[in-house]
Amino acid sequence: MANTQIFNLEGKVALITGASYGIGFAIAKGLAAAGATIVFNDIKQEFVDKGLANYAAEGIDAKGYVCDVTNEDAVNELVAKIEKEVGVIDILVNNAGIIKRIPMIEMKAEEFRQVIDVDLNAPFIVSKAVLPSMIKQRSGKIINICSMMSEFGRETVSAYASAKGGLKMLTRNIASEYGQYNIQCNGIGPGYIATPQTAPLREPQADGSKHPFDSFITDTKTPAGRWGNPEDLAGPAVFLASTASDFVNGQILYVDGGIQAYFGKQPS
Ligand code: NAP
Ligand code: GCO
Repeated sequence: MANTQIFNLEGKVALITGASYGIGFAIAKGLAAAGATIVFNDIKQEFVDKGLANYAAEGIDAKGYVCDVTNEDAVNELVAKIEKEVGVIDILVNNAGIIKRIPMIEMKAEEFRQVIDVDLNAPFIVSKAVLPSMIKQRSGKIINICSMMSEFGRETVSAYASAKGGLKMLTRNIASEYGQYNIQCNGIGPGYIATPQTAPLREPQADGSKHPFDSFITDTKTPAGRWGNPEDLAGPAVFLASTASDFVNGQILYVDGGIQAYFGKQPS
């Protein structure tokens, strides 16, 4: 019989930020299937309620809280509340994120800051809040949701690429600074995944044809020839949340259908 015990998350509490739907929700479902207790947050009560309904429909008894991850006081309150009501957070997935697709010379500094705030400052804030208890218990897993833009640039995403590149380095730094306490901090770098965040890149044209960016992803950039599904990220997240990865630290696991390995489709 296969030894799946090393992936068992029973008895573990997992906080997944911004996980009412999309990638965070799929990762949470994967962690729940491995036995973890699921806690998530979203900015507004109405999104938390939608999230709770989504989890209930999957038979998952998740706890949802309202919290803006960019607000340090609110995050500290949230973590204290979770520790009191559910237990110490063993697994943190920094998933909440935003993107603004604006050419750099048209982007306002304030817009740039907003992206850095959610995609880079917030993972720092939430990680900082959960680390003291992880240090005390001498174990913990932090998974930062990075991006293709942790490695590449492209038109219109200067703020997002800066944040996700920074998040890769925050991942390595947390691993370096707290690895001595048996804390592992790794990243998942999703490829192009079909979620509301990427919906504008898949919107069909007025004449019903495929969006050119959609064809770009499926026909020239991704060896797998398709967009990823949020569920494609669940297995890698379970691996990085479990004892199976106890000596893996500071790595970014790209889950991208081969994009990072590929130079791009040759002209025929
Ligand atoms: P999504 O569908 O837009 O979901 C993002 C979630 O983050 C939403 O639930 C959103 O809440 C929440 N959020 C945003 N700002 C927040 C804040 N300040 N506090 C709390 N929650 C907040 O995005 P997704 O595609 O699932 O992406 C999830 C993560 O994966 C992001 O970090 C994204 O950058 C990353 N990623 C996505 C892709 C992709 O192709 N989709 C690829 C690589 C990486 P609301 O519902 O309230 O807006
Ligand atoms: C974009 C996309 C991406 C993806 C993802 C890729 O506009 O290029 O939204 O940045 O969401 O992060 O890994």
